[in-house]
Amino acid sequence: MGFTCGIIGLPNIGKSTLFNALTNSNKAEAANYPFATIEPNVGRVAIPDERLNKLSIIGKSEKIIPAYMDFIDIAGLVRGASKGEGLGNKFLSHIREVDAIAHVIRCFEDENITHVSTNIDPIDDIETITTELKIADIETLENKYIATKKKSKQGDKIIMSHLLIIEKAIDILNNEKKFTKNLFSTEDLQFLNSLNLISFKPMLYASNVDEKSISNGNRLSKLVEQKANENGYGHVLVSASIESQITELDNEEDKNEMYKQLGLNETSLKKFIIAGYKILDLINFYTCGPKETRSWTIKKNTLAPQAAGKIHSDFEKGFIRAETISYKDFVEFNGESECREAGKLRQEGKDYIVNEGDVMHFLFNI
Ligand SMILES: Nc1nc2c(ncn2[C@@H]2O[C@H](COP(=O)(O)OP(=O)(O)OP(=O)(O)O)[C@@H](O)[C@H]2O)c(=O)[nH]1
Ligand SMILES: [Mg+2]
Repeated sequence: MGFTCGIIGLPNIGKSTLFNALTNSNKAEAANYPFATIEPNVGRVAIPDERLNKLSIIGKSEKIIPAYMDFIDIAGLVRGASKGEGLGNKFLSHIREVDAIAHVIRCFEDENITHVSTNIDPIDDIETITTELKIADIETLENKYIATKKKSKQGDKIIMSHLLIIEKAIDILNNEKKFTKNLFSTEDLQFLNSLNLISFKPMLYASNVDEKSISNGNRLSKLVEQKANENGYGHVLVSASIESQITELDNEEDKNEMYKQLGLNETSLKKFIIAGYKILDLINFYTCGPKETRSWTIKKNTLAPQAAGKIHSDFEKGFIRAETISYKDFVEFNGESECREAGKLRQEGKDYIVNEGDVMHFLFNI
């Protein structure tokens, strides 16, 4: 697994168009009227990774299993959604459990495409969505507070501490304070994470620009980028409509030609993956053998036994050591036995922090 990403934003700004481009499909209805999306669209995509091909050739693997990521496209939010405007805000429940949020912002001018307010003002649009998310989260926290308070009559210390965490979270949201992880202890964070508050999730702003602006952005996307920097969020430039048109082309050569003509070096998907890995602190390691070459996604600074646990819990429980080769060495020396001979295969123990691109073979005893 890679990660799950919920796509949010105002209505009619290109969320479903972007979803189709990212998932290489026509699954989501993209239409020029607000609230075209009612039910969420869910799509899974393989994370493109050229290294898998190289590894599988060297390892003579029967198949390749890439890491995956999931996108969830939901209805548009409007000002007052918490009070029932538009489609309301209940549909936010579909993205409560995602790892990251992609907030799509309209940065293209096109008089034929209706905007829910009179002007195209990305900062105002961001403000509207941020406020609606906050209100929805405060509602969640207040409900949790009432339920927790009832239990607290028995005087349980943990429950009392939960009440304090909820109060602190409400205070952050109400007073527009910046949420940072170091405001809470590790245990507090665990409880807070269980509440799945959208405002506190890692966030990416995706500026949806016209095709001319895809390389360098435009006046509007620059404002969004600046806001993303201020908030410590990721930022990606996308041109949803042109990319979703490219995905409709049948063959890869035509697609590549179109990308070249537009001066696009990377697809939106690639940009999302790079930005998402960065804000979520993710890396990949590999396993490679005759059966399969496979990519695994882990958090940076994961120790070898926990990385092994991604494959199977027995690998973690009975962890002995990990035979580890860097991707570079694996390719340069042409495989495991050659690396072993050349002294490029390391025996790593339970304190080893897995590196991005490590090719690993776990030894375990159960
Ligand atoms: N000119 C232009 N039009 C776009 C772009 N992206 C999307 N559109 C158009 O905007 C309209 C709305 O796109 P959707 O993808 O349905 O928007 P949405 O945000 O999913 O809308 P809801 O589901 O209603 O919230 C469609 O007619 C798209 O073709 C773009 O980059 N440029
Ligand atoms: Mg839509």
